[in-house]
Amino acid sequence: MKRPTGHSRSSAARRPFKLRKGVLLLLVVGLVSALSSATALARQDVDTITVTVDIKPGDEPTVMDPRGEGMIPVAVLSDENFDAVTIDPASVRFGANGDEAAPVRTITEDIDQDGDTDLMFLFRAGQANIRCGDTSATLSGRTRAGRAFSGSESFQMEGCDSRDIRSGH
Ligand SMILES: [Ca+2]
Ligand SMILES: [Ca+2]
Ligand SMILES: [Ca+2]
Repeated sequence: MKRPTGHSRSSAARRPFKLRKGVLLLLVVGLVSALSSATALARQDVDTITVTVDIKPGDEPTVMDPRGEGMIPVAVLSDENFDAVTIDPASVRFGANGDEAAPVRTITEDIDQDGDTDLMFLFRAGQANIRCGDTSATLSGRTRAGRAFSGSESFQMEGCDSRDIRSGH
């Protein structure tokens, strides 16, 4: 912007400019903090890929039994955003929080029969820490390239009564 030359500004004319500078500074500070929190959010999104998880594939709706023993099969389904075959099975955990049980077996198969290859993991029910009162469970892990991913599925609990509801620990 060109400034008019040859005219000195009076101090009265400068005062509102200073005021505006202060407002501008506030705006910039607000914008920077808004931007940094938006970037933090975006970074979180970029860091962890959300994947499609199917607990007990073929069991719809998914029903869990708090006293269930044996294995819980959990599939990670491939789609255009995520290829389940890239998962490092050693990094996979599953349970109420998503960090409990490690898989005892990994099966590479087109679980949902849509033409792409999925992975299915078997977890020991006793290690997944799924109790009465829980409504979903999470599988998390990393790809062999190091990208974190996680996915959850809701389920219904069967065989719970009020005494069984998780008391917080
Ligand atoms: Ca399911
Ligand atoms: Ca698919
Ligand atoms: Ca598939």
